[in-house]
Amino acid sequence: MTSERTFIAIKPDGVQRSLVGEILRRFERKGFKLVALKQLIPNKNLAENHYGVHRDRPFFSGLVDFITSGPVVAMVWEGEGVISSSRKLIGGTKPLEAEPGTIRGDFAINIGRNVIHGSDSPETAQFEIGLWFDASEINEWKQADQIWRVED
Ligand code: DAT
Ligand code: MG
Repeated sequence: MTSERTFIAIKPDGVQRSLVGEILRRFERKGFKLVALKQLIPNKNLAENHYGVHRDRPFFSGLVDFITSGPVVAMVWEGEGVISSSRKLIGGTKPLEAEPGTIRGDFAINIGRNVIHGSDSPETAQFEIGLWFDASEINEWKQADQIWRVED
């Protein structure tokens, strides 16, 4: 089994709308392992770095204003295939086109208020985890029921 890690963040709209528990529940029920979790209000520098690939897009400044507007719940989740699977749990970027059953499909309408972020590739995941977390904030631990989720 090749385990990987991804960066997931519940954006200020998700925190304000009390969706934190619902979202954690979906990742837990899937079977992924939570290895880091914290709440913070990102500063502008962090937000601009995080969304650096979108720097030249017209929505960039609004996106940075939004993500710095309140608490974000930042997480690292671990497991086999967790990067692409998380993107499926999250759903498409445009909430009205996201499939029902996905987080965005179930809980959002507007692209600028789409509740949650997830890394889109192994390279992005590594970059984003390093941007948001110190190594000391990430915990290695074994799930007691691991043998019922993954084969040796
Ligand atoms: P995703 O969050 O699905 O990875 P993305 O990386 O293309 O999507 O864009 C990052 C965020 O930027 C996205 O979650 C919401 C915002 N965004 C993207 N395209 C936008 C647009 N056309 N108008 C407004 N906000 C947009
Ligand atoms: Mg993206």
